[in-house]
Amino acid sequence: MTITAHSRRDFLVRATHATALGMAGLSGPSAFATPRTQTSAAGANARPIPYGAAVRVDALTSDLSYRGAIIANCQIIVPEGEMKWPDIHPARGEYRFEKADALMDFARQNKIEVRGHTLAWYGGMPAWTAAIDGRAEAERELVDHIETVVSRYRGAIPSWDVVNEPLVDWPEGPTSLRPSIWTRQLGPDYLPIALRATAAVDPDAQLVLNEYDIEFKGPRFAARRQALLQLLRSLRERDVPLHAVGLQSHLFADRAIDRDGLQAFLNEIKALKLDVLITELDVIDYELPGKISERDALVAGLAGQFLETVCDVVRPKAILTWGLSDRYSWVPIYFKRPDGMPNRPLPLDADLKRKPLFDVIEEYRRKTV
Ligand code: 9MR
Repeated sequence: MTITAHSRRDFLVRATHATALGMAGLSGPSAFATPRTQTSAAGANARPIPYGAAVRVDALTSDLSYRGAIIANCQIIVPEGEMKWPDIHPARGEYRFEKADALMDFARQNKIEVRGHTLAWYGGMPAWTAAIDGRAEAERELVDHIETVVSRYRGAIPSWDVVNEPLVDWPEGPTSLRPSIWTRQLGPDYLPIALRATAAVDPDAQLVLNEYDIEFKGPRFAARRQALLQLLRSLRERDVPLHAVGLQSHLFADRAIDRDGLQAFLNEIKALKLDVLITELDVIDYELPGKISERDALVAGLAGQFLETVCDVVRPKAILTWGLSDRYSWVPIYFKRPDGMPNRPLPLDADLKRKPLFDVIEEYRRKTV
């Protein structure tokens, strides 16, 4: 298929679904989720890597300065929670799309792309799913969820974190999958089931497997890279549809980036013909000095080291941080500072002013491989 034909098809698919739903409305292929054939065209690398952030829908409505900052800075947004099972599928057979739809409306009005997060995850599952019993029922529920959610936003969401965090903390191999309702009932088959169901509903969507703790020095992180590679390889060998790996990139100030280990991993990812996205970047700063100028410089320095390590080997299709402003971050839920000072993990501070982390992301968005 030629590039032109594909672009046109892509456009037509998007336009058709967008019209049917009254959603989407970005008049062309996605800036970050298009097939390799298109982005490798001459000049494609001249455009900066698209940047985005996780957003909270309630805050988009209630906090106008935050809303303005998202519009001003983001080419992509991803809902921090509003497309997860508890929000969108709170009871068996009951779907609630109000918040997710509000996010889609906001994105369409402001010509921002949306990533979907997430379809098959062990975490944050609503209580009713504990009663799912047996293989057939589990497969039916998982596939029904994916068909309902992905078809609703088909043509409007070009990229999905289909699988989130499949591995245990310290895996022994690719079958060291984190226990969940899905592994209990379906074993490792839940991965191909979820990926195939998504591809069947939206053949144009970029399908992403998203994972964390991949980038650091130490035996646990080396084991995670190895297990993830083996898992990806086994999916590839079975022709399971999958297009990209999402490096969550929740960096820790007290952990060193493993430059050689991460680059070797990324070279293997390239060999598997998978794209790379940085999906949830932030820097957990609870052990850093209190002085703000010093802390912000260390946060930016660590992120710079990470981005340099990645961008030396691959050009990520997108860089997203897990939040835009320190005003709204998950970090203090788990990693409050012992000195009681607020965390500063994100590119804008709580007053929406740019921090050194913002500048370092800008720098790497403009670097080419
Ligand atoms: O930031 C999210 C937080 O608000 C939610 O309470 C939590 C549970 O749904 O999930 C957080 O987001 C996580 C993401 O979905 C997956 N990677 C780790 C993120 C931070 O914990």
